Amino acid sequence: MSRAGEAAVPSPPPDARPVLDSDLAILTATYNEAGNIEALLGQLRRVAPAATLAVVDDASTDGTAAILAGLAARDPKLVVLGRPGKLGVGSAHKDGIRWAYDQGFATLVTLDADFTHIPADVPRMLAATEGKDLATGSRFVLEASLETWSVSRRIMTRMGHLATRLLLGIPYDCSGSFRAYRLDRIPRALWDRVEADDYGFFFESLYRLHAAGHPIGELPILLPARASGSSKMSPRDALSGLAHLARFAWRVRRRG
Ligand SMILES: Nc1nc2c(ncn2[C@@H]2O[C@H](COP(=O)(O)OP(=O)(O)OP(=O)(O)O)[C@@H](O)[C@H]2O)c(=O)[nH]1
Ligand SMILES: [Mg+2]
Repeated sequence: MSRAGEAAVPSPPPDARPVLDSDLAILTATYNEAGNIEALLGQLRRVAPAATLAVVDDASTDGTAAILAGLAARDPKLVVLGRPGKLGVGSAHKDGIRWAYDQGFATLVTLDADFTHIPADVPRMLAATEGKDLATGSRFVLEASLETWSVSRRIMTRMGHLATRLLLGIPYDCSGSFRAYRLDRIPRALWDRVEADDYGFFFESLYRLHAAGHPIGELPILLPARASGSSKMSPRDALSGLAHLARFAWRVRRRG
């Protein structure tokens, strides 16, 4: 788990080359990210000046919504998809993906709002979709990827990875949200088969995409600890995620 206020909001590396695609949307989900969201959107805007930025906010209680409203008033390409309460990160991504199809975007990048995913990596993530239908960040390629995390968190993350490999039989890092989807190559109906509304959304969706034969690119990423605020993933979420994984694996083996 990350620790509140542990690191300052990071500055972008000076050499991040901007992406000029206007057929691109970048989506993040927020629940109480007041310490991160303005800096995150600022960095994303520099990385992708023509992209539409979208935030699914679940009635955050820390002022995130007011910050978003102020930013959206100045940035016509910032869309805030507000929801009435905390409905789960997976359901936030599902709503964001539906919105992106409705708007006709060819490509959708998703990432967390807490700077564990580095905005300057977005161009590399897009490049990783070359010849693929999506790309996903992998924390298990670079030796230093999880270096700033506590030992217990690293063990938990690696156990989760092993469990998805063994139970679902897919080699990718399945539980992270840093991804780029080529929506123009992925049928919308595929998402209707993704049921989880919480963190299980990430492995369920990757499994469905892989099983449907969509080629997946992998981008080795560094995963710094969150910059500000606190984790929404409780030990209970982690345990229920594992139980969900076991149930999901059992179901797909029996019924597909
Ligand atoms: N809209 C919405 N966003 C959520 C919800 N739960 C978590 N999030 C966001 O989803 C992203 C991932 O949540 P985190 O709390 O960072 O979970 P994590 O990345 O597994 O854990 P840490 O990085 O250790 O904090 C963050 O941007 C959160 O603000 C939710 O119920 N609704
Ligand atoms: Mg996080």
